[in-house]
Amino acid sequence: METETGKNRRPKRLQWIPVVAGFLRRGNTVLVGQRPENHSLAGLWEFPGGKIEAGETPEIALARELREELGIEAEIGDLKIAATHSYGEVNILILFYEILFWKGEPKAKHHLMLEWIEPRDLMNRPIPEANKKMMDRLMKALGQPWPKSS
Ligand code: DGT
Repeated sequence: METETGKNRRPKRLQWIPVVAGFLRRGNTVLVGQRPENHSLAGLWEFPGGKIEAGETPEIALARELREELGIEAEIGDLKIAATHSYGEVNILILFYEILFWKGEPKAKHHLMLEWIEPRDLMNRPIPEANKKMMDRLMKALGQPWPKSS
């Protein structure tokens, strides 16, 4: 490929950050948390989760994040949505999993606060741009209550 310097160079490789997040359901509601002040996207409402660390599978990463953020032991269910988003220089690949079973009561160990909300209430809250872009897919994935959550 011809570049401004006239040399043949490969296009710049993008940096990707792999992220996992979980849908915890209780009846018609889903659990969301408000991002803490000292983090990027502070104050926005998100699904619990975070970055996959080197050597982790997505499921192991999500179980760890849910342990750290909510203090629960979760069984990671099916992958519901895979999506990409660019925040300027930062590109994320985000995988959303359903969480049907967990032990313990979720507590806000990381978030400013947690709330169980009806999926459509997401539209009235400040949420990450990545999630806004995939609202249709989120609503489809969260449209029906799952058979059991405890
Ligand atoms: P930071 O903010 O760079 O200090 O790192 P963390 O550890 O607070 O960020 P983390 O681990 O929550 O990374 C998740 C990234 O994915 C972050 O850029 C926000 C973005 N994201 C977009 N939608 C969601 C979502 O629904 N849940 C979570 N957990 N992250 C989301």
